[in-house]
Amino acid sequence: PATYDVRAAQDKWLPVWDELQPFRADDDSPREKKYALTMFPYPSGDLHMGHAEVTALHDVIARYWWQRGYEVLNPMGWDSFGLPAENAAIRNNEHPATYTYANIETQYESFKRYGISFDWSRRLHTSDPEYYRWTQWLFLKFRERGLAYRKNSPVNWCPNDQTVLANEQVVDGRCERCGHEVTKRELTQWYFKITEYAQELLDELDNLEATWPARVVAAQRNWIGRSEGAHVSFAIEGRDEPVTVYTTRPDTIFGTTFLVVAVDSPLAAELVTDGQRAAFEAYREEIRKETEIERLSADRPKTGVDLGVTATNPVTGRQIPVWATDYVLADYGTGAVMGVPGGDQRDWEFATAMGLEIIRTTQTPEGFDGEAFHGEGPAINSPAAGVDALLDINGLPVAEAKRATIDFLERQGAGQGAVNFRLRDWLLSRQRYWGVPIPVIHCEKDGEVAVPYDQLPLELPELRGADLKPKGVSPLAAAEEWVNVECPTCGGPAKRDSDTMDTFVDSSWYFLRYCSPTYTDGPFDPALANAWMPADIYVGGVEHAVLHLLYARFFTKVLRDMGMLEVGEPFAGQLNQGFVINRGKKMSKSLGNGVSLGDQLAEFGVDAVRLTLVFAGPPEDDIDWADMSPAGSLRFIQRAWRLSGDVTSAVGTSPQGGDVALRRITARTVHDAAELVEAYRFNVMVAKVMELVNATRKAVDSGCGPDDPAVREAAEAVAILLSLVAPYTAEEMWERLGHQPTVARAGWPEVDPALLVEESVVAVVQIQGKVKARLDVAPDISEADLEQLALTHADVVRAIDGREVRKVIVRAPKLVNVVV
Ligand code: ANZ
Repeated sequence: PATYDVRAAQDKWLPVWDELQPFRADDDSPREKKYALTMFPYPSGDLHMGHAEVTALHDVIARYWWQRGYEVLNPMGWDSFGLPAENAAIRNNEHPATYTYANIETQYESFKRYGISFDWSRRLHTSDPEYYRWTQWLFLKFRERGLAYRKNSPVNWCPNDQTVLANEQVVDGRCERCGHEVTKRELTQWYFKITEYAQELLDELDNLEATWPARVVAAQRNWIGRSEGAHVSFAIEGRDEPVTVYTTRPDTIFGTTFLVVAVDSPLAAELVTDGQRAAFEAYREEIRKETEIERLSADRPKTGVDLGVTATNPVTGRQIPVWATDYVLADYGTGAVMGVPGGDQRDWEFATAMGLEIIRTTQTPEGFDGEAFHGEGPAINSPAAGVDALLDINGLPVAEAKRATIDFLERQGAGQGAVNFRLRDWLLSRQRYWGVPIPVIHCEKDGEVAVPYDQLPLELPELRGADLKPKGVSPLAAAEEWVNVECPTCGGPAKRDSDTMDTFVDSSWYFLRYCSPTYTDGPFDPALANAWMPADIYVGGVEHAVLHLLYARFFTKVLRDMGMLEVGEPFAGQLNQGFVINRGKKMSKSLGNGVSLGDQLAEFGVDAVRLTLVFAGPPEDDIDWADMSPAGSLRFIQRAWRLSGDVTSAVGTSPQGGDVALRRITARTVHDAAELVEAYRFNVMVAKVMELVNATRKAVDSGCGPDDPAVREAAEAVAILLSLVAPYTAEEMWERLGHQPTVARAGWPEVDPALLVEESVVAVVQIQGKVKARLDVAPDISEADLEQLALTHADVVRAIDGREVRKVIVRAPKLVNVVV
C-alpha cells in the first residue's frame, strides 16, 4: 500500500505498549539515571493544544534518553486541589472530587493515546489523602523548625473568590485567578518563612545560569530583590525610640527634608499627635477603601497627612517634618522612608504637592532639566555652604559617598549598612474547602497544638456545593462536627484550624514523591530521592518563572537541611515552551479562535500533530497554528513509512559494503540529531530526518536500489529517530522492517566514526610554476590555513631554500603558488 491508516496504528499499538510497559523506571537498574520532569496539569476539562505542545517537546528528551541507554524517570500526575473544582462544585451542587476525578480520567486517557512515554505506575494526585497526608506531615515538620508560623497582618484579599492571596498571586493589583481587583484585610494567617532562605535562593541562581532560561533566572533575582543600603535612625521629638528608615541612597542624607511613614502601619498611628489624629484617621479610612491598583499607580497625585511631630536629621541636626502617606508600603523595608526629593521622583512629587523643601545632593549633568535625579555625579550640598556638619562628603562619587556616610552613621550609632530583600514570607492559608486541611488545633488553654502525626492524614469532611459558597471564613469553619474536637494535649474542647493550604504547597514537593510514590514511612524514600534527584530537565511554562519554581527550590533546601535530601536545588535544567496561538492571537473563547486538540487529532492523527508541534520552530517560540500544516506533517509521515516497505535486504544484514554516499548521510544525520536534541533544537533535528528520508528515497529509486544494505540502515535510523516524535509511525516502520516492538527501546543507531570524516581533496603547491608538493586537505579548508600548511611543508621549505618569499597566491582548496 502507498499509505497507512494512522488511526488503525494507534488502536493497534496502544495495547501492545500497555503490555510491554517500556517506560517503567527501574529504581534498581544499573544504568545511569535520568529524570525528565514536566509540569503536572490542573484537571480542568480535557487536554488542550498547550498540553499537547509541552508534552510533545518534553517527550523528545525522555525518549532520546531511553534510546541512549539511560534509565529514565518520566512520571506524570495531577495538581488536583484548587479553586476551579470548588467553583464547579458550587455551580452543580456536587462534591469537588466529582469534577476533579472525572477530568483526571479524561486527561489520563488522552495522554495515553497521545503516546507520551510516561511511567504511569507512578501516577499521583495531590488531592488523594495518601498524598496530602505527607503535605500535612511536611507542614508540621516546617512548623517544628520555626518555618511555618501564624501572624496578624494586612493581607491581599480577593472579594470575588473570598480568600486571601499570596503577594505572588496578585498581578498588577488583580487576582491572578479571577482578575478581580484585590483589596487589603487585617487577618491572622499562616506563613512559610521563605525569607530565611532569601540569600541562598539568590546565590544559587548563579549556578543555574548556564542551564536555565535567562528570563527565569532574571525573574527570580528580581522577585527576591536584594538591595544594599543602610538603616538610618532619626530621633523623634518627645519620643524615646527613634524611627528607622531603610534607604539604598545613604549618600543623599543631606537632602533629606522630611520623613514619610506608611499610612497603614502601626508606626504612623503611634507617631501622630493629638492635634493631627482626626485628619490622620480620615485619611487612613480613605486609603483603606482603595485597591492596590490605585495605590500603586504612578501617575496619580501624591497624598498624605502631616503627623505633627518632627525628626532630627542626624548629619545636619535640623528638624524635619514627619508625614504619613500611601506611597510608602507598610510591609517593605521598615515602612518608613527618608524623603529625598532631589533623588527620588515620588519624593519630588510629594514635596512639590506639600510645599516641602527640595535640596539637590548629586551634581546633575549639564543640560539636565528633569526633576529628581538618580544618576551618577559628585555629591553637592553635603553639607551646603555655611552649614555646620560633622560629616563632609562633597565631591565624592555616589559609591564612595555612600560608604563614607555609612561609616559616619555607624560611628555615631545612628545607623548601619543593611541588606534588604523584596521577598516576603509566603502566605499559605486559604479560606476555601478544596485544599489540604492545616493540621493544627486551637485550644484556649494550650494554644496552637499540632495534630499528632499518627492521626494523619487529617481528611476533609464531606461537603457539597451548597456548603462551599464563599462566606469569607473557610467552609470548614461551618462544618461543626469536623471543626469541634478535643485538644490532644488537655482533652478539653478545642477547634480545628479551618483554613486549607495554598495549592502551591502541594506542587512544591510532588517531584520528590514520584521517586517513591507508594512509600509509607515518609513523603519520599530518601535513598530513592537521592538516586533520582535533581531532575535533569524540567519542561514547562514560563508563567511559573517566579512562584512555583521559587517555592519548590525553598522546599528542597529545607528538606536538605532536615537531612532528607542531598541536593539543594531540585531542577538541574529547564526548558520553557512558547504558547500555541492562532491567527496571531492567544486562543480565547471571546475571539472564537480556539483550536480543539481533539479535532486536530481526529483529523490528522497523533503523530502528525506531535510532529507539527515539534517541527514548528525553536521550542521557546510561540506557534501560530494558522501557519502550521499538520496535513504536510502527515504527508511526511507517510513518506517515511513507505521507505520501510521498500527495503528488500534481510533483517540483520550488515551495512558494511553498502552504498557509501548514503551511509555517510545516515551517519551524519544520527550524529547531528544527538547534538541537536541535547541543545533542544528539536525542529532542526526533524529537518535532518526529513533530509535523510529524501536521500534514502533517491537511493531506492535512482541510486543503489532497495536491496542495498545502506538502505536498510537508513530506514532503520529513520524509524529510531522518528520514535522521539512520531511513536506510532516509528513502530509501524519497525515492524515492517522485520523487528519486534518496541522501537522506543531499540537503542540509538551506532555510527561508524570513519563515515563522519570529511572526504579530503589534493592541494598542489607550486614554486615558480613548478609542482613541489601535494597535500591532503579538507574540502572546506580556509585560505589562511592552506597557506600555512603549504609554507611549513618540509618539501616546500627545502625548495624555497632560504630565499625570500615575494608573493603567495592561494586558491583553496586546490592550489598554492609561491613566488620567490
Ligand atoms: C532615600 C532615597 C534617596 C531613596 C534617593 C531612593 C533614592 P529598593 O531598591 O527597592 O530596595 N523605600 C524604602 N522603603 C520603602 C517603602 N516601604 N515603600 C516605598 N518606598 C520605600 O528601594 C529602596 C528605596 O525605596 C529606598 O531608598 C527608599 O527610598 C524607598 F535618592 O531612600 B530611598
